[in-house]
Amino acid sequence: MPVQRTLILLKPDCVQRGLVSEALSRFERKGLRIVGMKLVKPTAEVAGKHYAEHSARPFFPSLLEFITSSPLVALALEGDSAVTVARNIIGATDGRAAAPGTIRGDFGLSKGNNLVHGSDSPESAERELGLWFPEGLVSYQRADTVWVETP
Ligand code: DAT
Ligand code: MG
Repeated sequence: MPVQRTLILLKPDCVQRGLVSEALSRFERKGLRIVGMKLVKPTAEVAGKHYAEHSARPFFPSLLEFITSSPLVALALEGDSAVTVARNIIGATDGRAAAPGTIRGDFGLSKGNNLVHGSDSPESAERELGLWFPEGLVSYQRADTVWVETP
């Protein structure tokens, strides 16, 4: 049971559509611990670093415009296999193809405005958490962890 941390962004469309509590509750009820949370209107610099791997793609300018257009909620989540667990909760990139039961599958019809970001590997998570939470995170145990994180 590897305890991992992952970076989640509840993107501008999630905030604007009033879906923050809906999205957050799915991670929270799953058993992932919130170890960092803040509302941010990101700078172009942070947004560009976050999506650096996509800098050569044709959609990069519109991606940066979207992610900096309005506040988002940055979350750091912790728990057993948190990176993969969170990606499964979020669903496939395009809301039209994402499975029902996932956040994107239940609420989205777009590839660009797809509500939530989740780190795609432990290495990405470490880099992204450093970028969005340079001040560090908060460590604690949730009372239900001994009931949730069993083999
Ligand atoms: P994911 O967010 O599922 O990890 P990704 O890393 O491939 O997807 O792309 C990052 C974001 O860029 C994605 O959430 C939405 C946007 N995006 C990806 N492909 C796109 C495309 N073909 N057209 C427009 N936006 C795209
Ligand atoms: Mg990605």
